[in-house]
Amino acid sequence: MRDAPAFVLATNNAGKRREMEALLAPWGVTLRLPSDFDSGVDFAPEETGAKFLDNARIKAKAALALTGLPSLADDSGLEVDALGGAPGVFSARYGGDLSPAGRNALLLREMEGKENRAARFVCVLCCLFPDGREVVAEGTCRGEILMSPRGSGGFGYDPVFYVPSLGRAMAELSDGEKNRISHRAKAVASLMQKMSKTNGSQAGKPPEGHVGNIGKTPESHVGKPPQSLVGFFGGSFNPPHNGHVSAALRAIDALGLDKLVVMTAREAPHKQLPPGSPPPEHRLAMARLAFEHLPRCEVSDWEIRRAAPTYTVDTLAHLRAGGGIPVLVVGSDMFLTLHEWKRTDEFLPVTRVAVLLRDALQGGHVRHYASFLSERYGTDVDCVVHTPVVISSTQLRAALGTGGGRDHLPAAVYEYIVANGLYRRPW
Ligand code: ITT
Repeated sequence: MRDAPAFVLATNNAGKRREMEALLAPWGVTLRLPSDFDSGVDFAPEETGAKFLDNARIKAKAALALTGLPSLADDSGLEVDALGGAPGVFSARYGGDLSPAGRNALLLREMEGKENRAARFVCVLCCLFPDGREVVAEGTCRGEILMSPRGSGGFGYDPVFYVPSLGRAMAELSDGEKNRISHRAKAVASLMQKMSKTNGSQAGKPPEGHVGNIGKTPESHVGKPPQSLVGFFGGSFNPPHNGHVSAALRAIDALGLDKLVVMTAREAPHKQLPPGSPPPEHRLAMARLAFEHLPRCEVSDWEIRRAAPTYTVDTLAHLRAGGGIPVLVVGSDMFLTLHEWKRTDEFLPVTRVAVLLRDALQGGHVRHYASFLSERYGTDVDCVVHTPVVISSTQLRAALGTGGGRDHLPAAVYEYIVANGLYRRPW
């Protein structure tokens, strides 16, 4: 067995500890407590911060100082709209020295006569490494304050917090259900995503056994689908490179797609294209050269021709209108941000998502997030292991600017770039 990364969890809250252990287990992360190192220690750093992050950092620093090991702290709380965001960072001290039931009773009294019952749980995680690196992440969970407490699960304010998507109080959910939708679950997913980007080797890697298919297996599409399966692979393709082509081939094959629509975006999905990028028509022409010879693959100019800015929700609706079941094909980095995309409520419940995993080790991450999507939106997620060609369009543009890049591009794309003088400027 390989070494599992261990963090000291800087908390005294048994509810948090239980949830964090469950949330981090799929990543192979083990947690220890400050008391494991010094049983006599009263680990209670003063939480003097004005923000969740300030307090999370105070706790993480204290645990690191005590143990010398990577530490992880959670500062969390409940923000109620009608109370101007209170109790917020003071959630644990709301009303002074009250029991959790006493705090809930106080909150319900404060909410008497209030029509707006909207609230959210917030969780901020701060992870500190002995070399000074810090990774922070936040998760929130929206809901409403009930008129009276319900349920006996969870902890803290869970009995007075109603989760509209599940129609129950947080305290009426099983541990597993809470851990799929909670602010803490989202914060952990975000934290692990950031860690895998910034320091993959130190972050918790999920056990290898967790790899493979999430939700329905790719093979489940292969038999006789009631409608054709139409994959949607979108991007700015600036320029399209061998990594894109091999991902498209892998998706077509592994998912048994009837067709893969490669859609060139007019704009980059979440940001401006870098200055000097070729106009959409050139990017479309390059996409045609890169993808159109692949079996069952079609390059579409639909997004480019549209006057209005186009979001994934629009393109999926367009594909659905053409018949067939759209399958959104995304890399794992994009996948883990799906809940932040535009109008998720409209498309996630009716879309299959296929996520390309860099390697088997990413499975735990993705599986966890897939469960969240499935619970929250009913989304079906398929997982395709695909070892990518390690090059990005950004690196390629830089290489092309200095006369390189040829090896990473389909030959016809490279010739097109040269013939049209694209990407010549220094990037
Ligand atoms: P540590 O500081 O030792 O981690 P704490 O309980 O003092 O534990 P916080 O300062 O972060 O933690 O305060 C968080 C309070 O917010 C906690 O006491 C709960 O009342 C509430 N809270 C946080 N997450 C919650 C959840 O998932 N469900 C219900 N209440 C929660």
